[in-house]
Amino acid sequence: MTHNFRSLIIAVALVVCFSAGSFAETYYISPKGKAANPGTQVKPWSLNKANSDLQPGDTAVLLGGKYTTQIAPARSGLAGKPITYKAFKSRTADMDLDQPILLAGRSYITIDGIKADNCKGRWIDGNGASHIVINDCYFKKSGGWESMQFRDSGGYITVTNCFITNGRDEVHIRRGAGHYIANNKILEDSHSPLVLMGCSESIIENNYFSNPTHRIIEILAVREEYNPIDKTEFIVIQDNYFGLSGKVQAIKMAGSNSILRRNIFDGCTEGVRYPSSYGSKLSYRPEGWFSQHNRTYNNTFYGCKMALRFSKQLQTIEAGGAYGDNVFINNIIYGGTSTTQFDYRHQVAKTDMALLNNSILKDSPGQGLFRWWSKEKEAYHFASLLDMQTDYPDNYADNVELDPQFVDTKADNFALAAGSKCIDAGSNLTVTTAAGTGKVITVADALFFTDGYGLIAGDTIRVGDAKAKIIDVDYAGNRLTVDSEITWAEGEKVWLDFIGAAPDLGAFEFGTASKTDPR
Ligand SMILES: [Ca+2]
Repeated sequence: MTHNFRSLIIAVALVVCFSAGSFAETYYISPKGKAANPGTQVKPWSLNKANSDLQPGDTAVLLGGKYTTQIAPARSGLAGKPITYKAFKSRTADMDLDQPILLAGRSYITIDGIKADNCKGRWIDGNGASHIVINDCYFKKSGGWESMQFRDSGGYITVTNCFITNGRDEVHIRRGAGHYIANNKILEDSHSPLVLMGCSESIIENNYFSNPTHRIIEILAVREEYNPIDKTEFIVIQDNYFGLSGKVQAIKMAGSNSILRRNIFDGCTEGVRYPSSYGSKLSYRPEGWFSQHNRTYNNTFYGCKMALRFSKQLQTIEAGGAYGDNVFINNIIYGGTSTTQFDYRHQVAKTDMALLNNSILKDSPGQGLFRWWSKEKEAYHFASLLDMQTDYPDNYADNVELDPQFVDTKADNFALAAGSKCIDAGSNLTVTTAAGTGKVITVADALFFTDGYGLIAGDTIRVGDAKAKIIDVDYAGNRLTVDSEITWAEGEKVWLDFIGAAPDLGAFEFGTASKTDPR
């Protein structure tokens, strides 16, 4: 209490101090602006003047035109008082230089509405930065590897509502929590347009991705860290559209304790690869060591050459990696363009994952969609869904082979048509472990749910007939804390909220009017 009171006095003193001569100011900036000007719309500042003079809480309004000076704030903003660079009119402040934005070591900076096209270097150098917001920007062509480079981040890198294309590892974030990548259109990249390494508690949602050239997302451990390995975990990847992924997978999921849900994988070479492998030797690519405890549910895979690939090398596990307990529920896999929709590589076991209550069909039931290399036969072995459910009943159960009856695949509309057998065919995600009343519910498996990490709202769940919103998840204790008191029985089914009698299969809940289409 004493401590809080002292903090309050300091806070009041700070407010008085700032209000004496440091109101949040707005200055206008123009390519032809001058440092001697007052920074008004008629007599704007130069960008250099803004970089050197902007204080926490200030906003630089960039008038239209071509700028040949970097955005490079001389200082950081403060919590609740960011330094903001905002285009007067969206995407008309054109940064005409090879490395337009320098945010290294800065925090609480917002960049809004900037355009950068044809840069020889990186669009953003943000190493060591934290609490950065990049919103409504247009980035095209970057010759710099890691075009938006946020290495050694202190956390809270936000990229929203941007158009991003023709870079090289366009958004690269390394370390830190609280990253939020949402509502962007992220297109062609010579490698992987979005890479998270050593990150935790972050959200990737409502983005439109397409990269015919190579991969789309990489979730990895930090390459150079071995002891302990700096892994990526607790990432929510939801409601995204993944268009073509050329050559390799849409998502390389070498992370842990993460949720992939309601994503659409449309015509991808591979949908998701869950790897634990580093290649031929320890010093080579040791970034994909972990892929465990992930929950993948209610996704739609349509027309993919391969939906899911699992890869585990024992030497990786022996060196400190970990693999297994990846669970797949209520997904639709349909219309694949090759027979193999599930591929098992190296030493991965069929029981390193569980496939429960999915609809899995290429074009006719009974096809051998599951493949692995058979040493005995020196050839690939193919198994049908029925084979898998017969041979591994604990891990492959309650799956069906349905034509999901999408509304219009040619128009990329993967909503379920009225009458689809996938409507209300979804399973609960877990169950309660004991009867109770209150706000803290112990479940068999809390990994399906998120409290939103303070970035988005927590999940609305159903526990039997009761409905409540999650405000905290204790993953180690499998405890969900909700916002209202409810009563439940032992073994009560726990679901994400749904419409109708049960959740549907796939990414779209039938009857949802408000679903935002990221395209
Ligand atoms: Ca339903």
